Amino acid sequence: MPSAHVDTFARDHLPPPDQWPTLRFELPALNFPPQLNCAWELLDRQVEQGRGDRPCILAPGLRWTYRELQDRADRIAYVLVHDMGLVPGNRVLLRAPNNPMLAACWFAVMKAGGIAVATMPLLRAKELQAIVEIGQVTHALCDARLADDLLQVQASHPALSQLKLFNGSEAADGKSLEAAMARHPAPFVNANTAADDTCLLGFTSGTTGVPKATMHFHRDVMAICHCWPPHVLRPTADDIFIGSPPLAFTFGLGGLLLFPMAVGAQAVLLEKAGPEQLFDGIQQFGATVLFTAPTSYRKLALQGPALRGGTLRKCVSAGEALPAATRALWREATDIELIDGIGATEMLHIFISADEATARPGATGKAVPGYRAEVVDEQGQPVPDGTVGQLRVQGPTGCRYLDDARQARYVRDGWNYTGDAYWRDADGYFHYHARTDDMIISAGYNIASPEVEDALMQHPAVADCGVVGVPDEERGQIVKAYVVLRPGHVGDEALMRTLQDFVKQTVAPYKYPRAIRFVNELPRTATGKVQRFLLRSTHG
Ligand code: 3UK
Repeated sequence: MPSAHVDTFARDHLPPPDQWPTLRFELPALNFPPQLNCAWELLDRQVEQGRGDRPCILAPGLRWTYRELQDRADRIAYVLVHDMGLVPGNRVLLRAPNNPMLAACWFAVMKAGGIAVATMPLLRAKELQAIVEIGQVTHALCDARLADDLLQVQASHPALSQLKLFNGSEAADGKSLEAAMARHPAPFVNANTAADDTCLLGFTSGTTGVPKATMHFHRDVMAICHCWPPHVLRPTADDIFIGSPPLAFTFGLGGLLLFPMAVGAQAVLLEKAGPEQLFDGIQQFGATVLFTAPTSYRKLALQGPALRGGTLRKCVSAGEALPAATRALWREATDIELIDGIGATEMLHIFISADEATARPGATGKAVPGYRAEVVDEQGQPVPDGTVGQLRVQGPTGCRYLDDARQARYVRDGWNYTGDAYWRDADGYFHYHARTDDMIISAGYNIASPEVEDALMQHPAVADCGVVGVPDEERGQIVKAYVVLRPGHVGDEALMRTLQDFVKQTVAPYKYPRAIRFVNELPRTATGKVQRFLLRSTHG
């Protein structure tokens, strides 16, 4: 397949062929032509086929049709190529909260044949610097309100020579991205990218470690649009998507940009998407499909009854295990059954899930059509149903770390090992157990943090919690719970004992938290995951 990349950095840093996962293209929709540009598939095609005047991107005070988004993306693509000297294959860092200009910039990079490196708004100079170095980033498009940290990085990284700011104040001089866009009115002719040209670097640091870049192709972007959405979510062109994950997190990129556009639907982009903003946004825009993390559903559920009988019809939870108690809480509040799905940056999106009709409390679901999943032992042999083992998956997408020795850990024998311990039941449902590195061993017992968290979460006083193992002379480790209480409850000795007894009655008594600490908030990553390593270290 002829690559469009003039800058061959991505191709030169793919993992060695023997370390690639086996890729499966078993659904008819996954027969991709050799040349493919995902911006044409998701954006230009909608306009070409007569849907240009349908609404596409919504934000407070703004509504862009598909044609308007295409016009912005075309102009930005011109700016990248003509004014900023981009050649296909260059890496373009994107930095902004979820907003329409970020969406336009993302499609502009696809059109120009560049490689999008979207970054979380919360990242600071130190983290951005690591990304710029690993991805050898040469270009950047940045929301003016978040420019400071990036300008700091640029000062010490001359290779990042091309940077333009957008969403700045009116008074900005003629150097802004918008000013440059105004000079390029013509339609842009997309780069003729190969289906296997890299189009995005997804950064992941897990919950602790050194960041690594996952490499995904134009083909991968389309593959995820053809697997989980049509088979599990089943959205229509009339849906209005809304949610919290940043577009820099592939959960958000899929849920809030790719999947709505793949069916000609609309997406609401909110710069701030905490529970209050989500609640207001759902009502203001009449949103029908919601994407957010379990912790956000727990908070939103407090206002859930006001959403009952409203526009919302599908609610997707991912990023962290969904406790059965949270599923029940959301159903009781809103009458809506959550759609759980496990995805990973390495796999690009969700590969095990269940729709609202077939969801089973406590289970994530079954392998998404297009994917295969297995639970295996240390030797890679499938374990019997009901036995906990390591989850491994295969499908049309898979892990390719950019020049990183950890490739050989994530991909073994052609399978992607996600780092999760799972068990499968007799009906083929996969049940989350723990991260393989999150097992607590106390007095010889193996205890998975989520089991204890699930038990605690069933108690009416508990709003949220995180469980870790902390060192103990006698037992090696003991189970310690960090608990956020619901309003109206006092974290005293008596409640501590109540919670301990409650856990003992819910799961095997040896799993009960010997230590409990009440906190106002749990430390979480920008992607909504509890940072257990922080609970283990800093909180003692
Ligand atoms: C955990 C889950 C249980 C699991 C992601 C949807 O989370 C995403 O990607 P990350 O790279 O993390 C991957 C890891 O997160 N996890 C995610 N979802 C679930 N555990 N139940 C779930 N439903 O440990 C996994 O290995 O940040 C999620 C779509 C795209 C994504 N990138």
